[in-house]
Amino acid sequence: MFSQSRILCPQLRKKIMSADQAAQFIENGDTVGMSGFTGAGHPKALPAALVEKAKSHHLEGKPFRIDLWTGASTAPELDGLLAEVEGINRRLPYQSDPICRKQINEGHMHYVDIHLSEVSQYAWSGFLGKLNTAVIEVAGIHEDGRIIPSSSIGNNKTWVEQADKVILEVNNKQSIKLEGMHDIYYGTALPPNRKPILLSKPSDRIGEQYFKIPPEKVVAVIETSSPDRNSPFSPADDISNQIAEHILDFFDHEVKQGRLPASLLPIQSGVGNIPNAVLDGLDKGPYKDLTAYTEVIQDGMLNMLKSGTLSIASATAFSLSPQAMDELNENIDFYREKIILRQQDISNHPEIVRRIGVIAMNGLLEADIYGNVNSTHVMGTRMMNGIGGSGDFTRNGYLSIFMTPSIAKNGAISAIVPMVSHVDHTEHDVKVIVTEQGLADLRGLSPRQRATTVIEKCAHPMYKEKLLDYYERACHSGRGMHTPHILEESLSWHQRFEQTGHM
Ligand code: 0RQ
Repeated sequence: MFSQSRILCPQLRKKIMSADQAAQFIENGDTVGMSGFTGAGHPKALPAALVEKAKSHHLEGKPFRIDLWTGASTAPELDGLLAEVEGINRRLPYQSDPICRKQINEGHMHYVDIHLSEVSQYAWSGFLGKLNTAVIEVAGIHEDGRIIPSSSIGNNKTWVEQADKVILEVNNKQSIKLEGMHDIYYGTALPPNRKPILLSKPSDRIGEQYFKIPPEKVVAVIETSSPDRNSPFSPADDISNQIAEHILDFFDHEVKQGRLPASLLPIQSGVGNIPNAVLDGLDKGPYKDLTAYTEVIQDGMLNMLKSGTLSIASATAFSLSPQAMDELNENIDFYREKIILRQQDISNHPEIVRRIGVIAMNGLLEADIYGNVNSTHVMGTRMMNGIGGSGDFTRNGYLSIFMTPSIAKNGAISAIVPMVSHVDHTEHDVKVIVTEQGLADLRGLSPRQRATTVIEKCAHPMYKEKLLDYYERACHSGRGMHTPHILEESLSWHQRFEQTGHM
């Protein structure tokens, strides 16, 4: 059906143009909502045209800066290049690009770091201001105007509905057989008109396979042919494997105690070495028919789907290595039955996460002895990436697990500190912390019980005595004994690192 072209709708065919021509629809000062989530499904051509537009503006001594909204992180050719020409004024809701990060931390870019499930509500409610243009990558357009989404959904539905103008990029490098994998839910509303979302297991389909985009809103259609970012995958190291082993032992124990069913509960896992090691461990273990209600599908999940360890995965995007992307494309008929891509306000929806009892597994920068977690701010002031979906899953998950090496920067930094320098996940939400040293199960423990458990199980031997010393002195400081602290000393580890390069 799509043999000649991916754009079959006559009304939209008339709007085919080059990216440079389409860039005319975006002006300095505009707010642009683009597709893109963890390097998947971002527009490939228009950002480069905007970069050229910014350069020519600069030559004429004129600024060119936009507010850029996406699903989550994108790719160097979007975030990186636009940031390099100082083309981004305000960025939201998540990024992980080194050039963006530098500009955010030098104060040249405003960054609004929001729970990913809440972005669409922010946009719909008008909290973020007006959205001028949506730039959305899609996989194809049917004759009757039905639009096949690409390798991520993210906030695309919201951007299309909210923007005055829509620019579509139709990327023929995306498999046309993605068709049928998506589930776009058109039942969301703002309070007081919200209805329950009738999704009670990850395999439930509650929406439609296509985006509905009024053709009259579409001002340009660009044909592209570029792959997603697809970062290569590095094999798990010893530390990741040790962390994974602790988590797998914990799951076995919870199943034996009857606190988890034999097929566990739907898992959510971040991306990176440690999550991949955990997924690999699950794949090698006794588990069958697991499910995932997660944000992204990474290599480990694809392997688990292939082996049958995982029966279904619900997410909003892929984040695959080039090899895994080939595997997906070669066997897409198999995977289409087992993968559902949803918009991020559904993939990360707190109501659903709570109902189905997700096991959330995410990374952290530092945790304190009482179980508060900092996932975002290096030494309390410098943004790393953002909170992403970690808050959506952590607060509402049946189990919320944070995993990290016990030290960073060759031991100059302890991941366990007396007091975190920024709080993303509070002690009330964090149920388990695990490092290569061990696993601290904090459920049901008082703050003082948590402190001794976290220090005992998770701290690196380099820092264990120092943490115990701090805690014991705090207990004898004559202040409150519920959560003992020596306030003038609680952040001294961070100060020492800033002054000497070592905690
Ligand atoms: O830097 O590579 O330069 O040495 O931070 O640390 O240990 O490789 O861990 O890649 O998993 O990232 C929290 C950032 C962890 C990530 C964070 C340095 C360390 C290294 C990375 P180098 P690791 P990870 C849903 C959930 C928020 C978003 C989220 C994150 C680099 O997990 O962004 O959870 N989370 N989304 O050396 C200074 C410290 C440090 C430190 C580590 N205390 N101080 N630097 N580093 N600890 C996600 C999905 O489902 C997609």
